[in-house]
Amino acid sequence: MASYKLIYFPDRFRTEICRLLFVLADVEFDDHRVGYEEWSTKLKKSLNTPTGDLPILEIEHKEGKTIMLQSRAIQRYLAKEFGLYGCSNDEAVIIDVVTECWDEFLDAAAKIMFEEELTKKESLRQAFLQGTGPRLLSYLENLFKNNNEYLLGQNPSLGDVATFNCIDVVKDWVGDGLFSSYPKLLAIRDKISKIENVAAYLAARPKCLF
Ligand SMILES: N[C@@H](CCC(=O)N[C@@H](CS)C(=O)NCC(=O)O)C(=O)O
Repeated sequence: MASYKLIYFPDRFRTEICRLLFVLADVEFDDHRVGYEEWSTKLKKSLNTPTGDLPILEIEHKEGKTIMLQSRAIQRYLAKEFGLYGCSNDEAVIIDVVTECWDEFLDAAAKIMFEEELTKKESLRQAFLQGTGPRLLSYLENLFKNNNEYLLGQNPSLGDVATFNCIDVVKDWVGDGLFSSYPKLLAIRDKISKIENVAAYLAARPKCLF
């Protein structure tokens, strides 16, 4: 049986989906959260990560130790390991489309959050509210509408976890209002958050803005 150590900063940003996949699959992992100060003064050098970035996933198994990097690669690896990546290539590509849409959505929203110059921030916000935001949300709402339960039917997958996470992060920045015309997406968010393991994890996890 492999043992997992997931190393990242305290934020949700690039790693929360990986944490949620462990929780949903009920697989134990060391959720190692590194402080920014400790990272820049010490760990950036001593951890010697392959590209100088986090997250990394360390896996100890009987053949030795594997170090994995790139959050999206780690997500897909875990989803495949835990049976949360669909049952066929056709299902996997639907999940990929959903996760890519949410990544595009989150990148655009994060650009607004991180922009300090007020005029630029407002023009990014308007472009997001009139373009990227509704364009992607309408597409995703329609895609999810085809199913009664989750993206692929009765069981949750990486696509549903990504949906939960993106809404969860962005609503902390701008409120739930942005999503109010997309009831199916909000229903998926609620459904994932109510799964027993997930609900317990969400109640216990540290609060953070990103
Ligand atoms: N494409 C990479 C990007 C990783 C990345 O940019 N990580 C940032 C934190 S979100 C980092 O480790 N920065 C460390 C530093 O700048 O010293 C991924 O998705 O994992």
